[in-house]
Amino acid sequence: MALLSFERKYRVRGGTLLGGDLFDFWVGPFYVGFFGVTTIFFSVLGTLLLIYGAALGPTWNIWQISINPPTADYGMSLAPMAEGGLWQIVTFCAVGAFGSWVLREVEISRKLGMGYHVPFAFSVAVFAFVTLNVFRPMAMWLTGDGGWSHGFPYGIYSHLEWVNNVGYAYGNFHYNPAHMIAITFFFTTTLALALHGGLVLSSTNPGGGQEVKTPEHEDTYFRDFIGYSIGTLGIHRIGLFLALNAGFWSAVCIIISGPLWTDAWADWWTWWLELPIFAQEDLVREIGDLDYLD
Ligand code: UQ2
Repeated sequence: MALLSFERKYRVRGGTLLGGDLFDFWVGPFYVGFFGVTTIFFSVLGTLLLIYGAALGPTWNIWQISINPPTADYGMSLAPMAEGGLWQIVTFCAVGAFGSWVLREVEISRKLGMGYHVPFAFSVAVFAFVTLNVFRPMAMWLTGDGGWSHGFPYGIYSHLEWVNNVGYAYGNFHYNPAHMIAITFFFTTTLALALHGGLVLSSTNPGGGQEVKTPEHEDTYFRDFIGYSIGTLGIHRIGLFLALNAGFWSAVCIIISGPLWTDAWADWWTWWLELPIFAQEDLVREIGDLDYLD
């Protein structure tokens, strides 16, 4: 079935979560739906507010424009527009747009009778964002320091500086155990996609005038190579698992920094020295005193 006739066949009414038949239509190739309308609303409003914030600011240099969260003394309360209020509304618009996009994916999944894997996957990315700019500011406020001020600024250079400064505020973020796990998942994701991309392209491009190879060839390649093939469905399962865990542990590594652990992350590892087999007091004292960060 040609793609266009397939799409026509499956462009059916129903599956909407909200709005009934009202927004149940397409514009060109795009499904609209109630959540298509709210996505457009929040993303246009948020973008215009960012441009307005840039107009209030000192520069139009694209690298230097920055819409900043309020200062710590505002806690979790609303700030005046030019003092972080814009950042707060933009954050609200961002969460509204991302959430609408998730629900539009859900409606499309329902229409087609598919699983919810795509909206679930995108939800993990949204979860990582909300953890940075909503959950962690709230957790910092609850544990007695600042509030919205802990969100990251909306600017190209400024958000990089935020990442740098937060990292060094906890000594060296590479000692954060959840950060280690997140990085391991990011790297393993690239390994899995490189293996999968390489394998699929190698079997579909056998070279000069030869027939395209089958999934049996793909299985056999890996059985010859490492004695195991995870299979054509399995590689996508493990790929999704690895990618979602990368985002999830990124959220964990930042939410525990501040609300749960306020010292240098390197010092967290002293529990290791306190294990019974290593717990010789002089050793613990000696290494515990290596306060090279001060
Ligand atoms: C595979 C398979 C695919 C693949 C790949 C493998 C036919 C087309 C890449 C091999 C993958 C393995 C052995 C698992 C790798 C695990 C990690 C954690 C990186 O067997 O089936 O389908 O694309």
